[in-house]
Amino acid sequence: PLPLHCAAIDLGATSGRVMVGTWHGNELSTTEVHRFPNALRSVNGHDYWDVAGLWNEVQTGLALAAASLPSGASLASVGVDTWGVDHVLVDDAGRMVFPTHAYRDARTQPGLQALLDSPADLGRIYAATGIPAVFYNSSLQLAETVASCPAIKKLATRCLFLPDYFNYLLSGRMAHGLSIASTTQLLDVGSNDWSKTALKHFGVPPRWLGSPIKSGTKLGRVRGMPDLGKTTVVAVPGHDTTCAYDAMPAAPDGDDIFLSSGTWSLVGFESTQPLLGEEALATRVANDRTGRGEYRPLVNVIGLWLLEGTLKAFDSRPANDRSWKALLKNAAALPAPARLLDVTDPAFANPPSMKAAIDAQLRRHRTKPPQELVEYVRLICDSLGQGHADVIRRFEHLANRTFKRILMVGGGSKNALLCQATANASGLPVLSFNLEGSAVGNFANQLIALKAVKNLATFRAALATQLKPKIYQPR
Ligand code: LFR
Repeated sequence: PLPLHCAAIDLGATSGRVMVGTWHGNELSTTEVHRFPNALRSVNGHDYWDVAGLWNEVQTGLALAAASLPSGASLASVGVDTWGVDHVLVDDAGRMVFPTHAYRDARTQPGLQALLDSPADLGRIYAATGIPAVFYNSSLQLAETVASCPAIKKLATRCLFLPDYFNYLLSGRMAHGLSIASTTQLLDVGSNDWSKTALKHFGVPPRWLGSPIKSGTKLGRVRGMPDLGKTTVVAVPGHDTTCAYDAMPAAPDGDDIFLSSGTWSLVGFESTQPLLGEEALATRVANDRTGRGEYRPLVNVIGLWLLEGTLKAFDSRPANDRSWKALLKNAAALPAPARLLDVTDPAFANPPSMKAAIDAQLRRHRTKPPQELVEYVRLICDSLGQGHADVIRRFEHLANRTFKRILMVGGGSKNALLCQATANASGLPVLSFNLEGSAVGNFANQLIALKAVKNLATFRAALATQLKPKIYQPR
């Protein structure tokens, strides 16, 4: 068969990219054709996303994707994945009727507190949705929107989560993807549909949400872009983390724990059952779903957001890959920090200064804060390693399983210090794959929908033979 070309749109909170994937001879080759920064914008005390700006970058990227192909070739399909929970409220004509807040906006704090203060509600919502109470949940965001702007109930007729919204812009069809729906705290943990209990509790109008669709659904042809007139929009798992997990070249025996490391560290595994109950709730296990509907219990660890934030306090930000490597090497050569950070501290969610938030936590424990950037780098990587290990131990206990390897993808998998710290703290080997996890999982799901690949297991097996991980043994 001829080479098959697909485009993946992968939008993260700090950067977005458009990639071309070519499937040929049972191998996937990928090319990044467009990368652009993304950032939340603050106006008058609230944080927002520039959705129109993102759409502009997506269109630029798709045009570059089409232009990058050999002459005569065209893109068979395109898929969109984005970060979770954020959304666009639209009317029947698809017009935006409310600005898109960024999930780190503090507007959800009072609602979060109210939920945390009511163990009965907390338990009921967790039992209904399998999603713990976290500041970013779409449930809390939508509750705040409806409470602060009651007229929105009439104005908006649909709530499209970000991948759903971009799928709509591309194809003209409004649909809700299952994986992104599962990150909202509004999906029923026992079925593939919305939770009446959660919708009622948070005051979300049910008419805003149509029945979720599974990944692989073909939404239609790309509209309005002449070079992509024959390209089909495929609903891949809309949640970037779901795509990243699909890209894991996992062993079929299931003894692997997954770590997608970027702005967040997403530690989890695949399961046919959700993890529910008090202990799972206390561990803040989110029973996210795959695009096919299975469970992937996961815990969000604060991730490289800690480092990204801390870098802002220093002028000497490493300019390129080489200076990054040197910085990490120097950090590794330092003595171990006297005390690690508690990475579960809610103060790290969106502080005005990350460095100040770190210093304050250390001072509370009578520990002297570091001075140099290199010391912060060491402290952050070691603390994240410990944070990853803590979650893995909790999972082993909760699921009564023993994990043998940690598979790591994402930007953080290139950070040798972080990989080694994770291996050391967990006592497990870390297999780091140099892979744009979300984009590769996005491609996998398109290829399956196009029937070029039989299923995910086949894709993972092909990927495993193609990739050589760097292995960090615990020391
Ligand atoms: C990662 C991610 C996480 C989600 C967070 C907020 O990009 O999608 O899975 O918890 O962003 O949406």
